[in-house]
Parts: sequence; C-alpha cells; structure tokens
Amino acid sequence: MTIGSQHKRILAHSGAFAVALLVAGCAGTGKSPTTTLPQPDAYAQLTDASGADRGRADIYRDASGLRIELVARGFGPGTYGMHVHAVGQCTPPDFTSAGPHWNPTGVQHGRDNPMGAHHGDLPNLVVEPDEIGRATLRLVGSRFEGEGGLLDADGAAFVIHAGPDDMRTDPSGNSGGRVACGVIVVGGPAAG
Ligand SMILES: [Cu+2]
Ligand SMILES: [Zn+2]
Repeated sequence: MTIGSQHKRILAHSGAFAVALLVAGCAGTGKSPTTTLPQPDAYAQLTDASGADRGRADIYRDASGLRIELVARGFGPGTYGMHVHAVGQCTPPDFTSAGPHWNPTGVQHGRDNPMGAHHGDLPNLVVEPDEIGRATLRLVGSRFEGEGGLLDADGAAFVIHAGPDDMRTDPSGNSGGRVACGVIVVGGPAAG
C-alpha cells in the first residue's frame, strides 16, 4: 500500500489490511487537468439533495478487481465517508433508496472491524482547503458483474456522506447523512 507523496489533497485512510479492499493512494498528477482518460467501464454522476452536480466516479475493471477514479465537487474542507451502496437508486433528499453498503459476502462494516469489511467500504475522502476532492480507489477481488458482482439485478450506487467513516461501526461507520449519490451506469459519460 502506497500513498502518493506529492498530493496531500486526498489521504487515503490506511486501516487494517485484512480485507479485499486495497487503497492505492491518490489520483492525478496535477500536470495536466485536461488529460484524456480512457472510457470507463461504468460511472456514477453524483448529485446532492437539490440536484446539483457533486462530481463523478469512473469505474474501471482491471486484473485485480475494480478501480474507481473519483472527482468530488462542492465539498468544503473536511473528511467524508464514502461507499458503494447496494441499490442503483438515488432518490433525494436522503438517498436511503440506495440501500445499505454493497456486501455480497454478508460481513460487517469497516476495514478496522475484525468482522469486516463490506466490498463497498472505501477510505474517507479528505478535502483540503481550496481543493477539489480527488481519489483513486481500488477494490481488489471485487467483480464487475456475475455472481456477487457490482452490477447485479438492482444495480449499485456511489454515495458520499456528511461526516467521516470510523471504519469500524456496523453497519455504516457512523458517517452521517447521505450528501451525494450517483447511480452506477455501464459505459462512459460520453456514451450515455
Ligand atoms: Cu455510504
Ligand atoms: Zn460498509
């Protein structure tokens, strides 16, 4: 597990390394903000209770599982829990429609919980003053589709919360309300 040293905008919380979630560090080199990335395999456009744009999560399949490239907008300095939730439905204002955390293996919440963690558990998003929240997240061993896959019959959603996830408390890490939500859609933003 390595955390990029030149970017302090996002510090991936490095907890117990006992689960199938590997945090690879932070995204973006800062060299070229307009870099053209390959089309993702899926993405989630994030909106808040008022429908405002709060960023995007692009999801790529790779040899080890899934990689998520996140850009979060409109979040003040602070620390925010985020997860992949089990249902692809984002109904404002509270987004409870997105269901619980994605948990195909039926375990408890939190990378610091000996009984955890959910496939959908992610490190906290840390937003520094005057920065856009960016993060690269890796879900090692998580499948895109098929048995126990991300895109099952009722889909999945990406959610950012009002407060930090304590990485331990079942079922949701005490991370507060659901501020932004995006239904995970197959394909890239340009295609759909
Ligand atoms: Cu959540
Ligand atoms: Zn969880």
